[in-house]
Amino acid sequence: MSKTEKMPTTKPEVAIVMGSDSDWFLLEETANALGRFGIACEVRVISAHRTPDVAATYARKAGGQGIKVIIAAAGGAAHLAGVLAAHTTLPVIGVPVTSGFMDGLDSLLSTVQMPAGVPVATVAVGKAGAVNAAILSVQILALSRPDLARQLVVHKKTLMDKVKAGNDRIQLELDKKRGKE
Ligand code: RP5
Repeated sequence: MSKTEKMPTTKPEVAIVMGSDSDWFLLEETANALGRFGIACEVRVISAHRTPDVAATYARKAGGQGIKVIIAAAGGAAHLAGVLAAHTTLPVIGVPVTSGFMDGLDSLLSTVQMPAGVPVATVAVGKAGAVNAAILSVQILALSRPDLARQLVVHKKTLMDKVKAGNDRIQLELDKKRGKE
């Protein structure tokens, strides 16, 4: 677990469920991002198609185990998030995994196009989505956790500082270039 940061030891509040262990390259980003906020997560490989009964049972029991948000990731015919959402009242965040077909457009549409009444909060395909699934989970948990709300404010400030630093760098480069002309 080279890239994974120190994992919190408290009871998991977020579940990361992925359709295959081949999805871990992406979902490790989610686990890392949750770790940065000190959120404990449990990670499971469960397939909507290959282990459908396990998927249904897991979703039914997750709330009772203390899970507050389920992050579900799959690629291709990505039905996992929808199937889990069918069996739980917990919020389900869908992460479309990049596939070999149209860079994951199939995963995106399979995850996002849920029928009315059974929402899956679908994030972007790939790394941005994997990280945003973690941030969105933190935002949900922060509704009743002021410590997390404070961390989210710091997170926003970090984003702003990064953009400002990027702008400063570009301006410097342009100034140098103009000086040479
Ligand atoms: C999906 O099929 C998984 O989520 C994965 O993204 C994709 C391919 O799975 P493997 O054949 O690599 O196990 O169910």
